[in-house]
Amino acid sequence: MGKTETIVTSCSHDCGGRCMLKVHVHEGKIVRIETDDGEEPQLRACLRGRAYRQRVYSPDRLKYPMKRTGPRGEGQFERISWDEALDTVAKELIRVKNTYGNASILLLGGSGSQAVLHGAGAVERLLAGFGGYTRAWGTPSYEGALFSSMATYGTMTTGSAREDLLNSRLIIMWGWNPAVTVWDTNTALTLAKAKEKGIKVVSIDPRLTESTAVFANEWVPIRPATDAAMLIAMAYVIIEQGLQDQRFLDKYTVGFDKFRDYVTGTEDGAPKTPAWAEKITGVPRATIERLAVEYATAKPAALIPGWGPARGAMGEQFSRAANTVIAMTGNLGKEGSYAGGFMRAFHSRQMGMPRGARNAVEQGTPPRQNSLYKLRGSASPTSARIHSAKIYDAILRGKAGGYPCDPKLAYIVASNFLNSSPNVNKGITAFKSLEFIIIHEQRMTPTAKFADILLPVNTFMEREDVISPWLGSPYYLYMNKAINSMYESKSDRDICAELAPRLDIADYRAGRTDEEWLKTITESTGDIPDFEDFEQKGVVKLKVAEPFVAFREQIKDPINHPFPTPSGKIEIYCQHLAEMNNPRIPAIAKYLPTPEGYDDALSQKYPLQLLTTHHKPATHSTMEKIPWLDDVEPRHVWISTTDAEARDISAGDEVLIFNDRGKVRMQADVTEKIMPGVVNIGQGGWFDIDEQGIDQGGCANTLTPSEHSPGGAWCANTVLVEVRKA
Ligand SMILES: Nc1nc2c(c(=O)[nH]1)N[C@H]1C(S)=C(S)[C@@H](COP(=O)(O)OP(=O)(O)OC[C@H]3O[C@@H](n4cnc5c(=O)[nH]c(N)nc54)[C@H](O)[C@@H]3O)O[C@H]1N2
Ligand SMILES: Nc1nc2c(c(=O)[nH]1)N[C@H]1C(S)=C(S)[C@@H](COP(=O)(O)OP(=O)(O)OC[C@H]3O[C@@H](n4cnc5c(=O)[nH]c(N)nc54)[C@H](O)[C@@H]3O)O[C@H]1N2
Ligand SMILES: [Mo]
Repeated sequence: MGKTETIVTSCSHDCGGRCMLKVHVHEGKIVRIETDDGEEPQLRACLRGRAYRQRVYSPDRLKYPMKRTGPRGEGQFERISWDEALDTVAKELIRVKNTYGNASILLLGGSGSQAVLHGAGAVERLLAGFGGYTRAWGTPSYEGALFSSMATYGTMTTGSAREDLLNSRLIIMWGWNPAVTVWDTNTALTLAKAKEKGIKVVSIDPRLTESTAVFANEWVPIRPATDAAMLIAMAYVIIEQGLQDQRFLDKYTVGFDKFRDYVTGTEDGAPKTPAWAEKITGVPRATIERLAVEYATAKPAALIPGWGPARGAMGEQFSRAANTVIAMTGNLGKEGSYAGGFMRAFHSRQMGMPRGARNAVEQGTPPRQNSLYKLRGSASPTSARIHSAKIYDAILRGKAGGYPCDPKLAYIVASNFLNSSPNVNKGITAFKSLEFIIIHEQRMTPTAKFADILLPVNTFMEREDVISPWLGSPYYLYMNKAINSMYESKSDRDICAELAPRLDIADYRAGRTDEEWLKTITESTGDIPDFEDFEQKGVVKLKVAEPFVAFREQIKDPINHPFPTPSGKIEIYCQHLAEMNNPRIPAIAKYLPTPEGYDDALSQKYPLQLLTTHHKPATHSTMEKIPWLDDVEPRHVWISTTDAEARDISAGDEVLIFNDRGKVRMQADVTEKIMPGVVNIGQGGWFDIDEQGIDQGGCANTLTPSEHSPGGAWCANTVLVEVRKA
């Protein structure tokens, strides 16, 4: 009997957390997974990390390279050698480059691996060295929040350390459900402590979420995509009662007068009163008035505007309105308060592998000043970009449709692209029209079935890497390799290194081994003095003198620390937006009616508003078909008792959810946890479309529109549908 070893690593999927896994390995096999029981703060893994053994050994793991044998998308493949696979990939890349140019190569890199070395970045680097490619812009997660973050504050670093919530006197979770979505490992723990401490928590959400049930004193259900109206009416109450922090506004912001003119009706003759907002939002005017006064007077208060309400066809107006109300009450830059926007807290999230062919780390600049996001933009010499929600349209219409290229080849890595992106049926048509599709995957996902060449990739358990927290808590994790690569799988990076010479790229690894790169990147954070110690313990928890609070300096010492905006102040009125001169992106926050909102004409035909939220036992589609997790919360559609009764639907009935884009068949969860007029499907279910065109797999994106907001947000939560018994 060999002995059991314990190896420390961390999940690297896009799960919302970043936790310590203690992996017990016996004779080369994972037998058990435990988590952090060491020094505080402990980084304890959730159900998904603890169930990971079933993913590593799942029967649909890809075992060897394969080429397509049947019609594209049907999943018929034949085993080939690595040499044949890589030669074919190189041949196709060279053919497309020579025939159409580099911009016809579409790189669709997903969120599968968030660690610095492995995942989509490996292919970005390869294709950058090959002369470029077309990439997507517009992140599904947070484009609306990011847009407003940049417009209002000029930065993404707008969050606060979690423990600082304990300094708040009121916490408003506005479309925020961290009991499920995690939002950095210890958020739920901190909210539990806040509750224990007696801090009032209010949740504003069309659904009674787990976070609401466990942490909140009050649930305020609101009609989806109308939140900007409620926030603007709160501003009305605050102005009317003279509760705004005028000293703060004068000192730190620009444009409040213009916003006030809109709110009071001086601009357009329509005062944005609580009665006005009640009709739009469904929230009683008395509730709006009370919450406005509570938020303006309970100082310091933390209003946390989640990304979900911003993931809609006018999503950025919600985030802009939240940022404005936060500034009006002076609730940012101080302990216990909270700014809106992207809400990164601390710099550790910026640790990243260099992306381009020549890049910051190679030139000796620490990544902290050259964030992942900035580097991404410079990675492709072609500079061609298409919005992530418009990829299918671009494939189908190309330059003739106004896009920068005619995509011919898709290179998909770390993404279940067809499943995760809006409008699956349109996606299938588009993917069938491409000349060639290359996919790096771990499992036989619905997207993998569309590959011409399908390359098996190892999981994070089978390789070394380093990783920083999901949003930016002060720690880093070293991901030790627990077991050898399963079957014939390889890392994305090793695949690319073997492709490089076939594409005449000489220096793919830039003269360093993977281990040397991990050491270089670790050292360049400036936070981790001893690499060997980091590797051995698997974690570095930083001791910080005071909790991180974004804009502390700007508020304490505004002369020497201006906001990184053109005016140096918080831009309630944003000059950049004014220059766009687009009434759909106004310079101040406004409530604008939303395509596929409750009052769209289409609601006559499809009267229910569909939310497609993040599902508890899932990480998008990465943790599908794992028996332990499937048991936790099966994929059902949530429908209110009122809407179910009106349609003669009982709990457990099979129902069809449908619109002009598609049909999904699922079991109904008839519940009081969702407000009437709204239904919910957790995103991530693997689509499985039958001969009648009905998706039996519960994929939310069968129903979502492949459009984006004026600011670039996905429309994942502005979707009209009807439901009937199947
Ligand atoms: N379990 C789990 N956790 C995850 C992930 C996962 O797939 N599964 N994914 C991770 C990733 S990559 C991301 S980007 C984050 C996403 O994190 P979020 O975007 O915060 O998560 P969502 O569940 O989409 O939305 C949060 C809440 O917003 C509410 N909401 C939706 N529309 C509206 C609206 O119009 N108004 C109001 N007031 N509320 C609304 C939803 O009901 C939901 O409860 O989660 C991360 N964490
Ligand atoms: N309707 C709707 N759709 C949404 C959302 C929503 O709220 N509503 N949320 C969106 C959000 S926020 C996000 S971030 C996206 C995520 O969309 P994706 O990035 O497509 O995420 P996943 O569906 O988890 O697919 C990741 C894939 O990567 C594979 N993988 C994991 N590790 C590796 C690796 O190391 N190498 C390679 N090559 N593959 C690997 C996994 O097996 C998995 O199939 O989904 C978006 N889709
Ligand atoms: Mo995301």
